[in-house]
Amino acid sequence: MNDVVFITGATSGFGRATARRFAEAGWALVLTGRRQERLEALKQELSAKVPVHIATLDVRDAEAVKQVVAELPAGFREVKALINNAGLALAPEPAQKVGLNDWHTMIDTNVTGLVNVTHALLPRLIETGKGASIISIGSVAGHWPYPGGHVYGATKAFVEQFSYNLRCDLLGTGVRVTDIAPGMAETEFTLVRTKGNQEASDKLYRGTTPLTAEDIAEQIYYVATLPDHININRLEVMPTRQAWSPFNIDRD
Ligand code: NDP
Ligand code: 8X3
Repeated sequence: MNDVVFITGATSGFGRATARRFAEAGWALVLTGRRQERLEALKQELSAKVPVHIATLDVRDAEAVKQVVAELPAGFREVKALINNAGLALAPEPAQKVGLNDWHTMIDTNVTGLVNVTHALLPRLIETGKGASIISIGSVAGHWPYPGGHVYGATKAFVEQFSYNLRCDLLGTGVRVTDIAPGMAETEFTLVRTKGNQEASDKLYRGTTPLTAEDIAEQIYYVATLPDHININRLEVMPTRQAWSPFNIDRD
């Protein structure tokens, strides 16, 4: 029987690379996301290697999440790793210039969506027990403030604290919990953040060496396959060519 990984946001970036990484290692895949055609393409690509189940899913919809979990077919029900990856940033402008809808979308996806999926899968993960993992994708933005980070960074701070608190409650179940916090990585993330501005996205990554989706997929796979008795609480990963800046000072 293959181990089963359940991935949210498998249609792009980290999620898609993670699907490929786990497929390489022989895990059965539950792949979710809103863009069905991308899920189908990924299923077509990977199902020669491993069993693949796809489900079109908006993580913000708690009822839909429950249904997808309840309807997992045989062979995909004993979930060993949940990868809470679906998420987004919007509106890199200063807080005072951002529409309230954009704030709500980030909270609904990165916080409410993540807890919807975690809540629905917790019983399955506890049933799996020893060696099971909940791996949530936080961000350096959840720990370190920067201009334009406003609600995005705050949603990722939630991911960190929620992960630690889950660990407290899951002690004794064998289920591990990790917050993986990447820095700058080239995916569709900036295209989404800038609402489709390809030039702005290209500009951010030009002339430097960002992380790749495959780099993060490798970290996720590493955390999920450590010996059962090891729990990485938080793993912050930056490109070598990214670091902090000095404080900004408002002067006369
Ligand atoms: P991408 O935009 O490439 O991928 C985001 C994924 O999230 C897509 O598969 C998208 O699928 C899915 N998603 C977004 N909203 C929803 C929703 N409502 N329901 C279900 N799925 C959704 O970006 P990344 O791969 O970079 O981002 C993955 C995660 O990593 C996010 O949580 C992001 O915040 C985090 N992160 C990214 C960093 C970076 O620099 N790239 C750094 C640190 C953290 P679909 O649109 O098909 O639903
Ligand atoms: C996204 C990475 O560096 O834009 O979480 O905050 S960064």
